[in-house]
Amino acid sequence: MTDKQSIVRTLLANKNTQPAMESATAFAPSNIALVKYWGKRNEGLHLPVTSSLSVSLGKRGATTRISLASGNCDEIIINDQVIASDTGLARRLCAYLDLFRGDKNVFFRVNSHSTVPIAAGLASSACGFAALVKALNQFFAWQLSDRALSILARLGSGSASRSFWHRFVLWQCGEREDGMDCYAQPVAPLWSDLCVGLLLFKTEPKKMSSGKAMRLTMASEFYQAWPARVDNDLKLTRQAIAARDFKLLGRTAERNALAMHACMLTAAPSIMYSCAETINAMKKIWQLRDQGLSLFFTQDAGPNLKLLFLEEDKHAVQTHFPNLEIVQPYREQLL
Ligand code: 2P0
Repeated sequence: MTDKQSIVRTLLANKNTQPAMESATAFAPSNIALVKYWGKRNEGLHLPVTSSLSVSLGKRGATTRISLASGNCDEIIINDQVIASDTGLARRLCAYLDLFRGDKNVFFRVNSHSTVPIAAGLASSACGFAALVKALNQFFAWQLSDRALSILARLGSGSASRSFWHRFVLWQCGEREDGMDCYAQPVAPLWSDLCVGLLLFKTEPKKMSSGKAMRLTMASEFYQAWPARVDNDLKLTRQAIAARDFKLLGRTAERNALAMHACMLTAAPSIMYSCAETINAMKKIWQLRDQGLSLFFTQDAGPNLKLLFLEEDKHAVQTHFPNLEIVQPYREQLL
């Protein structure tokens, strides 16, 4: 069976094993799925059951600096805090760095700043692993293709494969057992008036990881309907992007997120990421839509909502949701 190390060995064949510089820094944007990734066909390699499609979050993401550590263990610093080596986060990152050491006595210093809350359903692991892979690529001067970067980031976290572009991105699930055909690519065209509003209710780390929640959901009989649903939603979303049909885009994204959460409710035990504020906001959005406002939502593995609307409705949306943090993925001055 293929493991992560053999994938890395294949992708890095004939590449430098020594750093090419003292340190390297890279940024990767966070991404929000409009058609979700939920369920793996291979847990170890993070190979998804279905393809998925996301939009990037502009300047919101992770900036990561990598260098060699002076001591005999990796040093992980996130948002100026040293992460203790016995935490789940440090263990996950060190296990990932193991794939790139070359010599087992080489240790890294990873210093990352994230402008999205960690583990709160805002794709912090997606931008975190993508920025780390970009930084490693520079640090070792590997000059990898986007495809290879996307595959390497997926080995850290599935949705990280989608965090390399400032636009709509399609992550194709592929069919191969080794996942070499499972990577993301940008989708044209740009959509300059698209707005994503972050409606945050809680930003503390979630109690159940996405990985565990996916596993439990896949055991539900209702999950059987999910892949066909995603296929259909991907077709509609691509059609909406090509035709710049915002209502079709919003409606499809909202229904896809609700279908994912409905599947989770049927897991044993039931998984519910929503809190009371989540449900109230959904009802308010439906009410506003009944009144003619073109406003939709999507929800990930957390209680927070991401609102979808066009620039022309920005002020109306702000009036109804004064605390909304608005991202215009295609308008922002990007790094
Ligand atoms: C997504 N999510 O498409 C879906 C929708 C959350 C809800 O990808 O186990 O952190 O590292 O592959 O990528 C979050 O899961 O999971 C996620 P792993 P990941 O954005």
